[in-house]
Amino acid sequence: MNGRVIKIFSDFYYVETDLGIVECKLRTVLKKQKVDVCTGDFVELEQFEQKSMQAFISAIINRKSVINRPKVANVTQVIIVSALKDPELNFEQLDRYIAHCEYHNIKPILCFNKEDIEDSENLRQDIIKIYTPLGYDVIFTSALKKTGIEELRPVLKYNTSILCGASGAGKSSIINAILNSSMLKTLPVSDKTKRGVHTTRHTELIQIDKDTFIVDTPGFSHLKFDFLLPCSVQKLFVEFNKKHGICKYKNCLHIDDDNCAYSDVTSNMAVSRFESYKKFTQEAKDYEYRISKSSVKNESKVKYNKNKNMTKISSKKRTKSRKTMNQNVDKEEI
Ligand SMILES: Nc1nc2c(ncn2[C@@H]2O[C@H](COP(=O)(O)OP(=O)(O)O)[C@@H](O)[C@H]2O)c(=O)[nH]1
Ligand SMILES: [Mg+2]
Ligand SMILES: [Zn+2]
Repeated sequence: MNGRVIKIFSDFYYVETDLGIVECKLRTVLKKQKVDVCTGDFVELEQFEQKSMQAFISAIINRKSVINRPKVANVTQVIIVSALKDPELNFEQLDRYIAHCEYHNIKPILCFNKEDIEDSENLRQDIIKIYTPLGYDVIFTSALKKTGIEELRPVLKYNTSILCGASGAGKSSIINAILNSSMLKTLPVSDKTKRGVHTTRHTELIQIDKDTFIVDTPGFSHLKFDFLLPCSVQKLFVEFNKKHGICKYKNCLHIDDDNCAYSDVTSNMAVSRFESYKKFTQEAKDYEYRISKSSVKNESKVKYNKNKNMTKISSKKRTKSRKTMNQNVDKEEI
């Protein structure tokens, strides 16, 4: 029997199957092999007992991808949820999410929630003007008034979507609107900080229909670009992909050189997008500077030999090779 892990709770794995949810443990052999079964994995079950709806997971099947924080396997798209207001829309934060999706090669869908709050027509136009020419799907919703939800439904179909975005944007409310229930806890945006309060803790795949799943997240905070080189940031902005120019400067960042082959791209870029691009590039530059300053070579503790990884023994503890010993004998004789 096959199924999909929808939730993990200590040693128990809850697997969605054709017969319902089965409570599983891992086969000992998987534990010994340190196989890391995670939420979203398609798995094979053994020793199924219908009476108690219990079984053992014996293998993972066709894992296509896995993302971390939250750890979920086989995610097919990310729904970036931003509120148009309350909390205020932050274009830089939105671009951060988009660039992270580009980095992980997962399709982002841009969802702007709380469209029921008035005064947002100009903002709507700006959003459409900036993001639709880049090829991103833009959807406006109100989880409160249940508008835009029917537009979102077909986008989710047959996908495993993960919802991310600032807390308080309305992720849990959107899922509730889709499920037509108040299954997920939501909390008002706290008045003091104007930021929402985290209420989503466990990573759980919520099934909408047979092949449609959705994952709620509490929102991420650490989204800095301090893990890649400055010249790689441009790959995360689709504006640059549309052109194949070659700059005369090696590793050109296309920021302030008049003779840059991409100067038309950057000058046609939306102001907020270019600001984000410059900011992320700077973060990557700071990162590059830091690693160049602390470039003490860490000697590997493992070596690769005969197709095996072997632990290296420190030179002090290692027995001396015969050659070294012979050389030492030679020295003594002299
Ligand atoms: N006006 C309005 N408020 C909303 C909407 N969606 C969510 N909220 C409110 O925003 C707050 C945060 O919602 P929640 O779903 O917990 O956000 P999450 O942190 O992203 O999961 C709650 O008080 C919701 O009632 C909406 O479409 N319009
Ligand atoms: Mg939530
Ligand atoms: Zn350039």
